[in-house]
Amino acid sequence: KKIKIIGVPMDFGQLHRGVDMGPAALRYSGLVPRIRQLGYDVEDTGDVMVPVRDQGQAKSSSGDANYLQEIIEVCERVYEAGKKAISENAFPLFLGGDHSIAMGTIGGVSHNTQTGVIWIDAHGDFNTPKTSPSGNVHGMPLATLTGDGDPGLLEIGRKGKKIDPENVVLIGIRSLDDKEKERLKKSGVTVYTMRDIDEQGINTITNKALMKFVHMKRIHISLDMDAMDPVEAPGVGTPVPGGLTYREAHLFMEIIADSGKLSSMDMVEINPILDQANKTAELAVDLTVSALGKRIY
Ligand code: DIR
Ligand code: MN
Ligand code: MN
Ligand code: MN
Repeated sequence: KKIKIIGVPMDFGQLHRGVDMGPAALRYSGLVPRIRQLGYDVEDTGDVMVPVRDQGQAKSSSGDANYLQEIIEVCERVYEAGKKAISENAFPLFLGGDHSIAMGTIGGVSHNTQTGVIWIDAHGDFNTPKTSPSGNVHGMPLATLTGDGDPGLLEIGRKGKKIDPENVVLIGIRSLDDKEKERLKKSGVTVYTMRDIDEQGINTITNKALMKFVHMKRIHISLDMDAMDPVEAPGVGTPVPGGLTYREAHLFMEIIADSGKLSSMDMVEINPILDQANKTAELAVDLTVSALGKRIY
């Protein structure tokens, strides 16, 4: 299988500058050679074009979603790149950028086949411009993908909903806004909070997620690095205490790899400016090679 790396150095979805350096940080951590070591054919396609932030418009016309036009423009390109990779039977590995890139990545990879989505995040990313307390679009991508939100965002790639909420599993959740929580409860999305992981263990939770997707051919992982505990992953814009440990995240990736169904992945929200050296990107690379089948023994 061929792995196609697609960099998306976009930071329009949130306030902290620096996530646009995520793709570079991942590359400097040896992403490409480490994946090659596993025996894959790897093509790093470089980065999709992203407008310069200081040249952008700080607010959308509605005023509820910051940098709306710029995000739509970038996500359109990401959608096409993802669609192309899947059509070529390659495995697209998307390097963010903030999590709003997922409106392009998951839209693109699901263009012709149903795809189960495992969204690993401290947050739900289930706000709409109406419920968002921040106006930051990285808090909205999952709502948009499942059919709710700004009309412009819903047009990315193809019209309307890109995935069914029933085909989404959220893992690692520990920070939801009030209205976001209400929306999520009504949505049909499966939610595993940190409490669920503490009580049942990550092995059980991961296998439950796989059971849900037993009739699916393809699984996409969207990994927001703020799902990890901030001690392990300090380089993120919105850290929340009490996250996944190094070992939990690795076991999750190993079990997913064994399923043989992983067909695409996002690695998002790494902010090298906020990091300790390059710790968060290095962890992300370790997790990626585990997801792609690296074994200890
Ligand atoms: C918050 C934060 N729920 C928002 N979301 C974050 O702005 O909508 N997502 N940090 O990663
Ligand atoms: Mn998050
Ligand atoms: Mn985020
Ligand atoms: Mn997120």
